[in-house]
Amino acid sequence: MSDLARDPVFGEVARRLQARAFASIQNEPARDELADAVTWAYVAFRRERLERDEVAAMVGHSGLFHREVRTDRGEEQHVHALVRGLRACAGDHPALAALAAAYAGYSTAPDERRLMGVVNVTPDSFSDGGNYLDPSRAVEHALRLVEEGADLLDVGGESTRPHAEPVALDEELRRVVPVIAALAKRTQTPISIDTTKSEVARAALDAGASIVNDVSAGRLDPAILAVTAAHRAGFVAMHMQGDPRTMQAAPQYGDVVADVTEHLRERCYVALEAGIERSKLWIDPGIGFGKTLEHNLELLRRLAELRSLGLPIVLGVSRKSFITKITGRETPPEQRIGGTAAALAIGVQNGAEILRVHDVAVMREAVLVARAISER
Ligand code: HH2
Repeated sequence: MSDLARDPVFGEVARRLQARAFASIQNEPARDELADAVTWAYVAFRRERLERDEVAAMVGHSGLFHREVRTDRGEEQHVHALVRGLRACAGDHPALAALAAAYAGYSTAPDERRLMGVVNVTPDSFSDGGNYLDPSRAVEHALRLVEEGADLLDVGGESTRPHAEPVALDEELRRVVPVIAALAKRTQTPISIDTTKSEVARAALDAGASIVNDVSAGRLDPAILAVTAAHRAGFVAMHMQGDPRTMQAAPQYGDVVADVTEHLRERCYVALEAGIERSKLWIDPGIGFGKTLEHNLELLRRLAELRSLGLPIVLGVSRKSFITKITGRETPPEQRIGGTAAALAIGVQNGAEILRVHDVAVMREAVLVARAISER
C-alpha cells in the first residue's frame, strides 16, 4: 500500500475513505486491485511534486508500477480509468463514491490564476452596498467586469462585513437567483455564489452558477457541502473565526498562519469526505474575517505557507478596512485602490492564484505586473 498519508490533504482523506472502502469489499482479489489502484492514483496525483526515483522507491512493491508506468500520459489515462472504475463499482458504497470523487480530475486542473470580479447584490455591502441591488444593474455591472478582464464572477446577496445582520433565506434567493440566471444566459464566464446557505447554493447552482464560495467553509450550514458535491461544483473554503456578527470582537490565535492552515485542512477533509472533487476545491485565508490588522499582515506575509495544503489559494483584500488602519486615513472603500494593489502584488508573489477584486481593470494590471516580476 502506498503511503497516502504523506499528502497533506488528499492523503488524509484517502486514508479515511480507504479504510471504509476496504471494509465494504469482501473478496481478496478486489481488495488487491483497489490497493493497486489507490497506489496509482496517489502516484499520479503527486506526479508533479515528486521526483521519479522517489515515486519508484515509494511504490516499488507495486507490480502495477513496473507493468504500466510508461509515460506521463499513461499515468494520466490509468487514473482516468481508475476514476471510471471506482464510479462504476461505487453503487452501494458511499466511501468508494467519495474516493472516486476525490481522485477525479487530479490532472486536469486548469490555469487557476484568475481574477474573480465581485458582484454584490446587497443594500449594505461595505464598499458598494446598494449600487447593484436592482438585478438589471447587477447584470450590467457583472458584464462590465467581464469586459475588463474578470475570469470569474462572484455573486453575493448577503453582506459579510463585520456586524452585518443575517439576511432571510427568501430575501437572499430573491436577490441572487435572477441575477445568476440572467448572467448564465449572457456570458460563459463561470459564476460563483457567495453564500453560507445550502438552499441559496442549490438555487444558484440550478440557475447556472458552478462554484460555491462559502465564507464559513461549510460550518454555518453543513448541508452546503452535499449540495456542492451533488452538482459537482467547485468550492471555496474560507477561514473565518466566529461569524460576521461577532468575528471582530477579540480575534485570538496562537500562530495565526498555523491556526488558519490547520482549520482549512480540517474543513477540506470534511468537504472531500462529503464528495466535493479535489480538483474543484480552493482555500482562502479570509482576510478581515475575525482578524486584527496584525493577523491580516502576518497572513499576507506568510501566505506561501498555506501552499502546504496543495490547493489553489483565493485571496480577498480588495478595498478592505485593514488598508485604512495602515494609512491612518478613513478613505471611502472605492478609493483604497493603491492599498489593494499593493496587497494583491504581495499576495501574488506569495502564491495567491485567484484574486477576488472589485476593480477588475486596475487590478488586472497590478496582478499581471506582479506575476511578471515574481515569475522568472
Ligand atoms: N470577502 C468578502 C466576501 N466574500 N469571499 C472570499 N472567498 N474571500 C473574501 O475575502 C471575501 C469573500 C467581503 O467583501 P465584499 O463582498 O465586498 O463585502 P460584503 O461582504 O460586505 O458584501
